[in-house]
Amino acid sequence: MSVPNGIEAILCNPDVQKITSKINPELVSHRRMAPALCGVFASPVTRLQEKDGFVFEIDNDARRLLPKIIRNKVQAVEIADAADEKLSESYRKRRRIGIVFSGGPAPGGHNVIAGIFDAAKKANPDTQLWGFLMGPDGIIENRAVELTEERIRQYLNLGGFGMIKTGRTKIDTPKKMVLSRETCKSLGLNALIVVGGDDSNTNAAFMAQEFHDDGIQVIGVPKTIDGDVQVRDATGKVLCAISFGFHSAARAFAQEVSNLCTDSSSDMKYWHICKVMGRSASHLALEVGLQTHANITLIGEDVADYVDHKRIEAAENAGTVDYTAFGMTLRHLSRVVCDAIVRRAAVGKNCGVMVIPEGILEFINEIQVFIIKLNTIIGEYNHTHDTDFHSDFPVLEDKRDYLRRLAKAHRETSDFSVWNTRDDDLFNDIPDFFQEGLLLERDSHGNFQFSLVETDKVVMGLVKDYLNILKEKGIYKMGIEREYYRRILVAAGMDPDIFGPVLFKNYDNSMYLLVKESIMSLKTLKQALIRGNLMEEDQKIPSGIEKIYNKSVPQFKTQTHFYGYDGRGSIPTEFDCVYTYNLGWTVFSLIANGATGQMAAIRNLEKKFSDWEPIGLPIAPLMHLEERNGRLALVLEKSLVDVRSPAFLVAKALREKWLAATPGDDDYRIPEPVHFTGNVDDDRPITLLLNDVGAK
Ligand code: FBP
Repeated sequence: MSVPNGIEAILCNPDVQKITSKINPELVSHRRMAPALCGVFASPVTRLQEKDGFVFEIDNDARRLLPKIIRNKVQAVEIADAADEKLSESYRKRRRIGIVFSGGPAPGGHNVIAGIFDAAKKANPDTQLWGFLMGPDGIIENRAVELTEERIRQYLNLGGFGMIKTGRTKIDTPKKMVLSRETCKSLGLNALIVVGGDDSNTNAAFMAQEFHDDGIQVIGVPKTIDGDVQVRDATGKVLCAISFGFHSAARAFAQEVSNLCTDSSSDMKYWHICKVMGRSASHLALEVGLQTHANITLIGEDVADYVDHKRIEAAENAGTVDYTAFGMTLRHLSRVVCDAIVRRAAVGKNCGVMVIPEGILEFINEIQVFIIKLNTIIGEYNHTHDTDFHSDFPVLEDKRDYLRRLAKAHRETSDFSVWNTRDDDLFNDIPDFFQEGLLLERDSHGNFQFSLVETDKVVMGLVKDYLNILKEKGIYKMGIEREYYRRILVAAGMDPDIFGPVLFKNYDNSMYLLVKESIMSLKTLKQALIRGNLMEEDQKIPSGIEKIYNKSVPQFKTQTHFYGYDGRGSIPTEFDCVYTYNLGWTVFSLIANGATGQMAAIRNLEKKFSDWEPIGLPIAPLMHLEERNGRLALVLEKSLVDVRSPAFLVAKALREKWLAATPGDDDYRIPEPVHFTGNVDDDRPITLLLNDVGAK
């Protein structure tokens, strides 16, 4: 393509170059921000002090499989006596340290690297930091680069994992473990750092066990926007309140959701349905709800916690137990949502914002049963055939065929089978797109890939169907502002007080008038007017009345949004920048003091920065058995939203206020745009703040 005359000259213009450069002034000042450092790191040397008073219920499998790290304890990073020569010498030893990002990106990862680098260089300028490329594959395939000061400064305080990239491979076979060990040995590594979520820290524990006798230390770092890596001891004492990345992602989502609240309350036209990431746990949805006061925020853990007392009572009276009384069905959930929508419409707000956590379906019994059954079937298939279910049955019809055959075999032999005719029939009642979702390939850690399921479509499909029924029954109606009604009728020369009682079911003092349920069409409207002696059979409905009626008929219009990858790639908040930089320093303290199989953490994140306490947490005692790929596996326990936590209880108590099914303004909260103030205490996760207040 030929370049238009003169464009080269424009491109050479220094102003144009400045304007179009990828290095803008904001970026420069952002990179320049020096994250605050916990006081203990001012010390030339730190040491680890075992902390008593924490109780862990240790799983027998963890004892059996991780004997070399199972006795690890909680360790606090403390100021050491620099005059202690022995300690100082081993602390300042020249080291080669490897680091890998594992799983999805989370804002703040680069600062973990910067923290380790700065701490390591302070102890010994000859220490080298190596970054494995593309996640755990980089370890298996020995692809690593030395991380230089220049490269690290380029990424300081910036989001994503761009510096060395990431990947989801799990080091889960003896072969991958051998290759990884060879890589670490060939690079002469003293330590390997795994920055990841529950599964990656699980991997870190197994590597710590395997590499123990080679003298290669392995340290984990709690990363994931999902916020489900939180650590408490068995008595509930908080050791790690949240993983890094959660705050930044939640703030990014909240910004978008808040903008939608503003838009929705301006043109009053749409319900915005916002699915937010978080895998199983609803922490992100809860934080977004608290940040924005969206009209409806569904919380999966709350849905599972629902108990239908009426059913229990009925069953008790009949001398039986009704197990279906525990947890909500999908149908019930859609009814709850519809009720909220109908109530808002009744006060003229046929619009709003709803937040749905991407993993909500996992908390609905009937779906959970399908997820477990299909997980088991696919896991069993792969195991028995030593092949891959998804490659053998690439399209939905093939998969359905296989399931049909299982159900048939069960019918014919009546042998026990996870899949019977009833399962098959129920499954075939589900729309195709959702069947595909339920049959999706699990990720490398055996997790259900919620972000790929159209959760919102499943929930909203039922909501729309039920709203139509409510509309036909005359229950879902737009409330008409009394003043508006009066003005229209007076302008048409009619007496509002004569027509009002015939048209509306609440023509008393209500600010919003609701057309009677029996008036569901122009035909029934005409009949009502004739019955009320307000018109004759051969007359046309007065245009003013018709206008009011038409206004009362709601159109349910939605816009759907998915917030996930955008938040993962957002610029870290100051909280995450400072948190991760200190995590980096904590990692180095753990390494320099000989720890392995520990996860770096900062205690008291929920409190002021001056109270933050860098610690090492023992990973093995935190592990338990969980279903993965249809089998039980030892993994770091995921933390779900605690429905008894102050943060959740506050959100629940304010639900009605935020729904704002009353005349007047909504209660939307506009979160401040993310910016650095130089004080990390200025902007912290609301969930943490509330839990802290509630704990006092
Ligand atoms: P991590 O747990 O690895 O940090 O990833 C979290 C997450 O962002 C989830 O919220 C989401 O369900 C998933 O990753 C999406 O995975 P993918 O990047 O493979 O699409």
